[in-house]
Amino acid sequence: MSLANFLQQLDRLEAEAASTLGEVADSEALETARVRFMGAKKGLLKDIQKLLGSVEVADKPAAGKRLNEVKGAIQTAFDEAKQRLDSGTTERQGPQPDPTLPGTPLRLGHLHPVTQTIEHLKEIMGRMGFTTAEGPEVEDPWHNFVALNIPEDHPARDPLDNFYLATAGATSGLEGSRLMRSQTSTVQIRVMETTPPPVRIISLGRVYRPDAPDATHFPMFHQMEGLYVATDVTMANLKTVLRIFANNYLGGDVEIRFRPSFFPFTEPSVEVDFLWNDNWIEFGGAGMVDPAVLASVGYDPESVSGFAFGLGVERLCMRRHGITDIRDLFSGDLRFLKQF
Ligand code: FA5
Repeated sequence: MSLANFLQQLDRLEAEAASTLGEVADSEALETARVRFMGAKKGLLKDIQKLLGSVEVADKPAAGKRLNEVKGAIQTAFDEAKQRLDSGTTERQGPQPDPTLPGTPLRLGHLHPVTQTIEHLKEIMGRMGFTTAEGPEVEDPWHNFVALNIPEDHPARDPLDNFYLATAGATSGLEGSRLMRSQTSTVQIRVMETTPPPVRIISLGRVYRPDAPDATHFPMFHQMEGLYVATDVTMANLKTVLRIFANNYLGGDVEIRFRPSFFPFTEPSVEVDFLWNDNWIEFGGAGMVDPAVLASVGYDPESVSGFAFGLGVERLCMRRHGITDIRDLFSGDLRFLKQF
């Protein structure tokens, strides 16, 4: 073999080894490269070394010298690659990332305005000694109606006014069926069934009604139920608690009014309104717990009395934040939600 040919093969090997070893990204690739270039039996260096025997005797010193140089260069490239991997820097050739460039900002979310309202309401009522109770959203007619003094033939039980769920094995009319609760008053019953008086609770959660959506109605909305049963609870206590609540949540100057009304489970009953843009808007119903309800959960109506209320959470949230359409709250539009 001619000296020129031999040296050309060495140059090619040196270049290939430098680029391969300069780019290995893990120890597995490093080992593959080691075997390929420096392997004792089948390595490429070994192959070239074998060709040295066919170089002219006169050219051997020059060929041997260059062979040793290339061996050394490959060993150095291998050592550098190993050191780079050991120290954890996998710096590659070519353009390097600039660590001083500003990063991509994280987009921080926040709680939905209705959830924020719920937390705020819990905090205000908590300061008046009301603890939080919970109940299921899928209810039976006993808790949604019967125990609340709403008999089977009452219009509030109409299938057109409720989301009934199909129930296998339902026997007598709607009695065996289940429904999405239409009010949080169900939780009054669940709490009184399991707790002897006195009770002082609120319950916040979703309720469902087939109401056509408009600016103040949505088929799914939230209510805050309140219940206080003890000895000698009067209508004056109810009005005081609701006034303190409204002043705290809506501001000291909010005007509220109590309007005589009817609910099967309270007697007497009122509707509670606040003034908004020269209009009275209803934000809840309330009243003294009907003695029949106290009896249905095993309380003695002769020795305890109580008040209850149920307020629309969205309407409170809207009034506080100046939101004019309840549908905006559930549109999922981040441009709207980001404002709160
Ligand atoms: C009730 O649901 C009674 N359970 C309240 C109650 C509790 C009375 C305890 C007495 C004692 P009403 O149907 O009026 O009452 O609803 C209460 C509030 O829920 C309303 O004042 C209103 O603020 C809100 N609300 C009712 N329907 C909707 C709706 N479709 N979308 C948004 N909010 C609603």
